[in-house]
Amino acid sequence: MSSPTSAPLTEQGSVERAYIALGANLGDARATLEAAFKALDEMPGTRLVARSSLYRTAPIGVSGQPDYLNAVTALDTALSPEALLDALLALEARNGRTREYPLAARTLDLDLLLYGDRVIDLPALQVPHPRMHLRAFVLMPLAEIAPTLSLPGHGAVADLLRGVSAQQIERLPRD
Ligand code: PH2
Ligand code: MG
Ligand code: MG
Repeated sequence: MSSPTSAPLTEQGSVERAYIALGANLGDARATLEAAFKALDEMPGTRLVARSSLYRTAPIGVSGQPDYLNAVTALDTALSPEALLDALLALEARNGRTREYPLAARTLDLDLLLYGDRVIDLPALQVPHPRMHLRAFVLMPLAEIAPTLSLPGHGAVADLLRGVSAQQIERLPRD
């Protein structure tokens, strides 16, 4: 008999497509993001269905920090939004994430961007992520893996990209 974790996701109740933004600008960011993709795929009731390239990006909203590496991934998950958030925060912590001040440089940031078509407005979790439509470091990798996606209240990812063309971003070749 198969265990709950090895059963197909569809046998575990409702499954939703969630999009996660990954960011890192401390330590070996490339190695951390590659390890994070694997860890996300291995989370309970969760399967990674797409991942973007890595992007080198200038820090937004803060100066004097190293460039970031950013990426986006799509997951199919049977976890609730709250359980998924807890799992993301635990994965950040396992990667040495500290929070000295709100925009401090970080070894790993995992932000829940979208959870199906759900709109969530809790103190600890807002979905869709309230600033995702303003950030090239989210929109460009998202357009790579989900070009036809539309953000509730904001429109198509491809159209939103035109509004962030001044932000510095460079796609890194996949090896
Ligand atoms: N994350 C922030 C603030 N600024 N800038 C870039 N380029 N990439 C990020 O991931 C990022 C940022 C807060 O989470
Ligand atoms: Mg963030
Ligand atoms: Mg975060």
